[in-house]
Amino acid sequence: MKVAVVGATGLVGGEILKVLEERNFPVSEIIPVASERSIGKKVSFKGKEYTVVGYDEAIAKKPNVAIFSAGGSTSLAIAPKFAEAGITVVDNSSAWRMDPTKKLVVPEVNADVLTAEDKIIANPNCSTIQMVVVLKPLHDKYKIKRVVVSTYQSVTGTGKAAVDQLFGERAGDSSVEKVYPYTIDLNVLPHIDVFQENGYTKEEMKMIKETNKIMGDDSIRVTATTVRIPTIGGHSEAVNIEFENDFDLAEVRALLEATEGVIVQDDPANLVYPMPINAHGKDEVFVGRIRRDESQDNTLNLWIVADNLRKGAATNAVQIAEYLSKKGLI
Ligand code: A2P
Ligand code: 11C
Repeated sequence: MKVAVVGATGLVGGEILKVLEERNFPVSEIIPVASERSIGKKVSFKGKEYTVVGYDEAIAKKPNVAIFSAGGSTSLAIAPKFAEAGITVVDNSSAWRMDPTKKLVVPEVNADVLTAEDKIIANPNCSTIQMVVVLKPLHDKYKIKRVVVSTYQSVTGTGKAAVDQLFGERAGDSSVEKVYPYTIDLNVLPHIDVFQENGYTKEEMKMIKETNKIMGDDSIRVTATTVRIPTIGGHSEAVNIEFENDFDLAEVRALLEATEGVIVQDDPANLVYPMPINAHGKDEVFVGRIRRDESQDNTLNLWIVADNLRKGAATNAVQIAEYLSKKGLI
């Protein structure tokens, strides 16, 4: 497979190259693409250096698949040009996710919706991906009525400049560029992405709408509070789930243990629970603190952690490409 990575010089783009390599995706040619200012720069893949090219040169090479992580406006402008040339795009931005003509895919949940006709496929928001991987088997078994989620999100979700802000502040560098409206080191910001008219942020609305679309069920009611914290390893989420039907805790654990892509880390007696410092660099979604909400019937509390640059972005996008390749759809 010829594979283009659009945004190859960015944080997620770098992870995509690593994940393609680690998972041994059948790459015959890698085509790194970035903005004009990066053309000619080198990126490494499988121990070799490759020169970054512009998008037009990449299209001329006719890759089988182009994995995009170059922001929404770039994607809106460029992804259709790849699609028109017959190249399948897996796009990590929010540009196409809620477009009713585009599929929004987490392979463990809904890969079966994909067909060869899908030329632009959307990769969901990181905080949504890690949550739906856990919700899906529980919904199939007990039918979810409502989800209340609070997030604790890594600065890597904002990009390189945000990581620089955190470490710059920590080093006492007052000249560091402020990506966030406030100091992030030793602070917590109840604010991710822009505020909407209803008082929620765009990140919160993404978690609500994307969950319904991926699960293929608008009857699931979701509410979210998304929060930025000064960590880098991954996003964490406290999730409260109310079901239509009652459940058995041991059965919930067994169900999650048997779920592809999920690792249960839940042994309070030995202080075992998921943390971003351990999820960092991993492809799986980690779940722990599994317990009954004793204030309400049929309701479960749990804690979900995943590396937002991995399963929340690069890994999920590469898994979509793997599915397309295995099914002969690209
Ligand atoms: P560049 O490095 O040339 O700016 P991050 O989110 O970590 O900041 O990364 C964003 C990625 O998107 C970078 O690789 C960036 O390239 C790329 N990018 C930004 N604008 C464009 C564009 N117009 N065409 C292609 N890639 C782009
Ligand atoms: C964050 N979730 O952590 C965001 C980053 O819609 O893909 C990803 C934004 C998106 O800031």
